[in-house]
Amino acid sequence: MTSSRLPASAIEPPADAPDWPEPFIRRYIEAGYWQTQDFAGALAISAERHPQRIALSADGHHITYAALLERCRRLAAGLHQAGLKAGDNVVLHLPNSIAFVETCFALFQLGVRPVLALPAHRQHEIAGFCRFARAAAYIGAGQADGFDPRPMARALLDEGACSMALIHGMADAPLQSMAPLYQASPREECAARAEDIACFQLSGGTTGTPKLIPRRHREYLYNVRASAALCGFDESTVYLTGLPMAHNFTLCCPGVIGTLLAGGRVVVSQRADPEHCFPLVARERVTHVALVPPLAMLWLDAQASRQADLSSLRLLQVGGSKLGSHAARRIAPVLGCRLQQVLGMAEGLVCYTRLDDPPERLIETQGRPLSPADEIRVVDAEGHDVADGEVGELRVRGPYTIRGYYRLPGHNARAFDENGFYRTGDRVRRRADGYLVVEGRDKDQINRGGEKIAAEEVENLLIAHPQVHDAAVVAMPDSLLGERTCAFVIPRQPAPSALKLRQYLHSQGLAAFKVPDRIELVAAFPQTGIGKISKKTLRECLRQELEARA
Ligand code: OOB
Repeated sequence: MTSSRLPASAIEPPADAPDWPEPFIRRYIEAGYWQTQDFAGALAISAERHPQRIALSADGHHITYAALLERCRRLAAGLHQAGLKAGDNVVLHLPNSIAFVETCFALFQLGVRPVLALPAHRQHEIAGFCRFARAAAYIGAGQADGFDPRPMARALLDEGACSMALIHGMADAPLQSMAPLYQASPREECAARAEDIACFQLSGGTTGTPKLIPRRHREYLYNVRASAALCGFDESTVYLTGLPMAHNFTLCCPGVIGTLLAGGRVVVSQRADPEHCFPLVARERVTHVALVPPLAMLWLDAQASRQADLSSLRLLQVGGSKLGSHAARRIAPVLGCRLQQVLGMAEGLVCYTRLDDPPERLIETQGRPLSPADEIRVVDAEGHDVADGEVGELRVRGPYTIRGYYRLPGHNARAFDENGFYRTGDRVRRRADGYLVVEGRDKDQINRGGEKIAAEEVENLLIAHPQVHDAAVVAMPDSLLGERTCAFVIPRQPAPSALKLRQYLHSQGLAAFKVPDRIELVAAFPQTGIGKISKKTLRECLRQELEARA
């Protein structure tokens, strides 16, 4: 659209963000998976098709597609005048809101790449993303739970973690308010090309360092469009955002963007609990919603006793962690809608059960890959394929699964195999019908009801405490969340209390969901044959203790 585009090589050296090898690029283009569009262009087409339809509703406020496009374009111009340019990275830290969508699309149009932080992230994570991405700006807003981004934004500027901090809401210098940026005249031209990075998703992670997942316009658009087709999203879709919009599930599977590209309506909520959402479903006639299993279970229990008007609901997508078959079986009869299980990851691969699958598949499996071009392997410890029905590690390569994290060549050499397959760290079983069942995990991560916690990140913070000699963070089973975190700590004398350690972690600016649910002070750790901490033994101790109590 514009002649002022920078060549890709000027924006990022190839090693920064590994792309697909040339033969794969050709294959995905020839097969029609990848097209020449970018996200801003895709929204513009949707807005031209139905300018007067409502695109988003939030707290009784509605915005049409035409108005949304106009506001995105004004904001793009304002952000450009503020100094942001193609190839810059910014850390986007916004709760579910119309402003989130506007800011995202304004940045897409400028070729500025948002790092999609979760609302629950705090200074520890945000400063880490800013430094790692060498962010040109932090963009934040107040949250419904009372979080005020301004003190943190000032600290980010003081520490030199970023050079500009923009706030949706009131802000005094050195912070800048976003409101005046909407006054600029709309910018038409788009600086992003289909092959460029659109945004960075965040890896659930297994290590202490932030891992940014470069998602490119053409592959992420394929992800969202193919997902929308598979899930039957169209103009009649009314999609409720309970989970954070920044997350891949809610953003693109098919999520907020899938709804907008299909001409549907997004109902914005910052909460996903039944007390808040049931009246919204009834009032806005919500048709589609995505939840993690613990929330789906809350919805089931609430509806069993309340019988709210959920008659508009057509599809409940559940993913992020494993949904038990008992809960899965109750969804259709209790909520009166279809269930879709979703096994996804920010790195790419998404598996869905299909809308017309028989109940057995909907209840017992986590679906099968979205794309016919997804290449799935289930392998043993030596990397050999196991037979269908046997459990092994899931590896994947395909038209929307990344070939490498941003600026982590050393880690990439381990996280991807020699043929470019991503090692997911998930243990799965592939059935004869091609559907996958998640059986466990090899990675050192806790999946706390869909929220991922890298054990090493919490251990590093604990070990930095002067009264801590060593720490090991592991998952413990939990009936609602699936897993919670337990930190085993070898203290130095005088030993700190568990409460003091928890307060310390909060004071370090660690997101609340990562603060261990339980902290046990111990004298020593069980060891493996070669003298490493045996997390397996620690997990086993917790499991036995919980079983004995039950
Ligand atoms: C989604 O993405 P992430 O990046 O937060 O987490 C990915 C990991 C997977 O590797 C797997 O360990 C786990 O979350 N997971 C599931 C699951 N869905 C994800 N484990 C068991 N059953 C499931 N249904 O969580 C995500 C991204 C897009 C769509 C849906 C979920």
